Parts: sequence; C-alpha cells; structure tokens
Amino acid sequence: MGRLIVVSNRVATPTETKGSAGGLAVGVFGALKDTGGVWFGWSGDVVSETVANAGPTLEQDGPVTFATVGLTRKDYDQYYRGFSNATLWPVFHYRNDLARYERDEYAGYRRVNAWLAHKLMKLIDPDDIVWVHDYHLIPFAEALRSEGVTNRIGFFLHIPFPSPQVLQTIPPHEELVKSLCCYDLLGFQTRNDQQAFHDYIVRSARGAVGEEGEHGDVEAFGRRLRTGVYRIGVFPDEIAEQAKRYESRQHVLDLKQSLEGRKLIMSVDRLDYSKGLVERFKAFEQLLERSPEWRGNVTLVQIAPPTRSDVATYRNIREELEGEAGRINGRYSGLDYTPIRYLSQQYDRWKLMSLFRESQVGFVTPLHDGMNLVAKEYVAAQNPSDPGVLVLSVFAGAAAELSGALLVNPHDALGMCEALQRALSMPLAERQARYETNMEALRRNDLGVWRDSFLHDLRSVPHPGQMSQPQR
Ligand code: GDG
Repeated sequence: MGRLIVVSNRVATPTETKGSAGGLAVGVFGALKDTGGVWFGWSGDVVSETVANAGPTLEQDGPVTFATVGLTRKDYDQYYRGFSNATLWPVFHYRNDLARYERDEYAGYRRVNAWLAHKLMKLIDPDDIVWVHDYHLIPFAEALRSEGVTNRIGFFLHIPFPSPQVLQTIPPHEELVKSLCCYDLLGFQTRNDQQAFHDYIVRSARGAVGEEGEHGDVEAFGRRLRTGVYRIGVFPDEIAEQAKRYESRQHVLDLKQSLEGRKLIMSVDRLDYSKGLVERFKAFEQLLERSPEWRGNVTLVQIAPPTRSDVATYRNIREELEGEAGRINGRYSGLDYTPIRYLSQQYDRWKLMSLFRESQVGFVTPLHDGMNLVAKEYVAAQNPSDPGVLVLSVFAGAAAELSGALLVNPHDALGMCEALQRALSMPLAERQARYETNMEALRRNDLGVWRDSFLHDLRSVPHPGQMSQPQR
C-alpha cells in the first residue's frame, strides 16, 4: 500500500498530534503513522522571499515527515487573509454581505496553490495517495496535475458548500468548481453540501451526476470524479475519560464555588461571525427577561478565543460581542452575580472537556457550520449519571446526527430561549435518554470511521477514465 500525503493550510505540530491534545490532528496523524507519509502545508510563519523559497523545512517523527513552508507577506495577504478568509469563508457560510472580491487576491490564491503544489511534487512517490483539506486549497489538485502528477488525489471540505445561487456571487465560481473537478474524490460533511455541489454541476456546469445517495459519480469539465458524504467525528470515549479525569482539578472546583449553586450554560467557539454568538447572547437575554426565576440563578460561560483578528470582519464581530455582553451584564448583574462570563482567550483542551462535564446545558448555535465538533465534544464529555443537555442549531452539520439534542433556529431568539428553559428544567430520565441516543451516534461514526472511510474510498476510486458513465 502506498503512503499517505496530507495537505492542509496549517500543519499540526508534532506535539498537537499526540493523544493528550485530541482533535482532528490526532485522527489524521493516526492514518499517517499506519502507512508512513508526509504532512505538508504552511508553517504559520510569515517570512522573507528567500526563506520561503528555501523551504520546505522537514521534521521527522517515526515514519511521518512534517514538511512546512513559510509564506511571504504578499502571499499571506492575498491567499490567506484575502481570498480564503475574506471571500471564500463568508460566501461558503452564506454571508455574502460580509464578502469582498479582489482580482489580485484571487490571482494570489491561485499563485500560492501552484507554488505549494510545486514544492510538494518532489516529495510524492508514484504509489502515494494525496489527501487535501479545505477551502484554502481548492485549486491544489489542478496545480499538481499540471506538474504531471497522476496519483489519486482526494479533497475534504470542512465547511458548508453553498447553493449555486450563493456560490455564483464569487465571480470566478466556474473556475473554482472546475478546479474541484480535478480531484478523484470530493468529500462533504453532509448530504446538503454534496447536493449543493451536484446542483451546481447539473444546473450551471451542464455536467451529469450519477447514482443518488451518499456516493455519487459526477462528470463535468471533461473529467469524472466521485463525491461522498463523510461526517467528521470525535473519539467519544477518549473525551469522556479526559473529562472525568480532570473533573476535580482546581479550575473546576473554583468555577463550581464561584457559581454558588447556579446552573451553568457552556459555549465554546472560535470568535467567528458564523458561530452565531451575538444571536446566542440575545437569546440568553430573553431567558432573563421572560423568566425572572432564572435571574441570578443561571450563568452563561462563553469561551471565544479570537481568530483571524487581522481580517476586518473579525474585529467587528469582536467589538459587537463585547458590546452585547456589557449591555446584558449591565442590565441583569447583581453585586454578586454576572450573567454572562465572556472569556476571549484560549483554554487547554482538557480544561474545556471538564468544564463541559460540569455544566447543565451546552449551547451551540452557529448560523452555518460544516459539522461543529464542539457539539460532539460536549456530548462526549457528559457524566452519564447526570448528563447536561445539548441545545444545537439546525444549521450545524452535527444536527443531522445528534437527534438527542434540542434543535433550534439561531435566528429565532424566542425559540432558543424556550429551548434553554426546557433544557434547564429537563428531568433526569429524559436527559439520560437523549444523552444515550447522542453517544450511540458518536460511537457509530467516530473520527476513525470518518478518516478510514474517506481513505478507503480514495484508494478504491477508479483512476480517471475508468469510472463508469454517470446516469442522468
Ligand atoms: C471547521 C469547520 C468543522 C475551540 N476553542 C478552544 C478549542 N477549540 C476547539 C474545539 C473544537 C475545535 O476547536 C473547533 O472545531 P469546530 O468544528 O467547532 O469549528 P471550526 O474551528 O470552525 O472547524 C467545522 C471542523 O472544521 C472540522 O471539520 O466541524 O464546521 O468550521 O475541537 O474544542 N480548543 C482549545 N482551546 C480553546 O479555547 N484547546
């Protein structure tokens, strides 16, 4: 069996791939260790042109090579901060109102993809398979193909794929979809995302889509490829064990003491406008306004480490959120009570898991989200004999799997407030039944299943030209 080459915008550090760190990095690293291979991408550093061109820097960990390159300031601005995060991210999350399109940024995006592909090409052996991750790297396979690489190349999109009308607001939408068609396998988080891609192919690219269901062959722009749905998961039993192991650490005891018996609602998100933070705060305000019995008796802890703070829209959401937290706290705080504890900083993973376990409600309400791993982590971290309730947005990919959650529309403040009331007063038997339903779903489709099924399908996808003709 050939090796695996993983390509992602950022490469995890060897430490992040070790068990205690948890998360996606551990899952992907597991596959790399099995076959040996390379993890290639940006180091996270902005460097001079000379340093960038000297890369990649190689670091060996057993059979795995971590290969990273730095980006120049111009490449960072155009490829990362510009087209990836100021055009693709907002549009793919249905926030066209926040998106901008600059031709030179798009040119930079394609230039960096071509440059990265050229750097990686020398590290690829003929039998290797290549697994590319996420929206930063849509043109990567096309660039590898033009370097003469014929290996099987798969792509997994971690974020939603928008409906054709929304995608078409990006002027070079057709070039982007054409680039996606240079992969052999395209993986999506949900059926809706896969369907949106198929809709584009049929309506806008005059292509054809084969069998219906979770796997579908597609023909467009002179190529045939396979698409599939691969729901990303977590390792639930590892999270449960970690949450339990740290439940009596000082930080949990401190939190418990400071709550003085009040109920706890927990939310954790990267500070991003797609996560619905402002809408969530407003729903919590409704709870305090409409249910005076909860005033002074429930606290919302929102952990929101800042990301992409050099993109203007991220600075704006931060200001807006700080304003809302201040306003609501001003309205409902007492001398010994602050309703919203808003923590704009990063916490250790084990701390988050043990705080989840301590809380009565997990409040996860993105406006749009590919999957949302926090929702899954929240469930996995619960104490089976006294579990908290997950209140989850219908627009998170995870909503399709977690049928034990209370599903809400994040645009409906009153609906979210009612779900909070229900969750906070839910009897133990119902909480346990919902928890069991959710845990079963998490175990059935854990991170290993996601990874192994994608890689299995990529290895078995027919080489270009061998695939059967899609049925119209
Ligand atoms: C993208 C897609 C898709 C958060 N704060 C801290 C922290 N986190 C961890 C969480 C979770 C991860 O970051 C966030 O994952 P999500 O899935 O919730 O969201 P995105 O970052 O937007 O991820 C998403 C995902 O890719 C995977 O495919 O599900 O839809 O948008 O693991 O726990 N971790 C630590 N400290 C923090 O303060 N240690």
